[in-house]
Amino acid sequence: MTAVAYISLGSNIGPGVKTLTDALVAISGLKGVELGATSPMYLTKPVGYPDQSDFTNAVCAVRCSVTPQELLIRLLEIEQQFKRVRLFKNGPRTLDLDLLAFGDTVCDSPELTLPHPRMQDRAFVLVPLNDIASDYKVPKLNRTVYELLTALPDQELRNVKKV
Ligand code: PH2
Ligand code: MG
Ligand code: MG
Repeated sequence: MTAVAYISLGSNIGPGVKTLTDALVAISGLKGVELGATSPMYLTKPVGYPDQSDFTNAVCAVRCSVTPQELLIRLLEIEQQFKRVRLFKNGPRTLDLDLLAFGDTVCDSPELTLPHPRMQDRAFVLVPLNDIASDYKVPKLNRTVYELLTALPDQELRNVKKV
């Protein structure tokens, strides 16, 4: 059994495009994980905590034979390889890899919430996700990525620009 999962990549410390490019190589090297489509990269205004540098963001699709929990652990290990330090919530980071969704899985555990609980509010997630999976119906929300994107205020969309 395999499932298609979507991963959000973000960085605002160091060279963002290089970090995300290297992170995609690391993801493609994971056992039981086949890298699929990758979105263009975007330069985005920080959300949540405004007083920090702009982010580079992208999204990729992966076909997995591992469980969502295993994939999450592998992604956290890659963050560590990139010297991720957790300063504070929504603060600056060298690399953030968020598991957005995993097939039609809905999960609400202390370690992992699927789909990602804030993805429908975030242009820096929905714009690149729409590039690669506009027709994907997000479980629980029961809306396609395109429908979620077009429900966002214009101001949010203006904060996301192609690199
Ligand atoms: N990640 C956050 C908080 N705010 N803003 C942008 N633009 N991009 C991000 O990746 C991001 C953020 C928490 O993970
Ligand atoms: Mg995040
Ligand atoms: Mg994260």
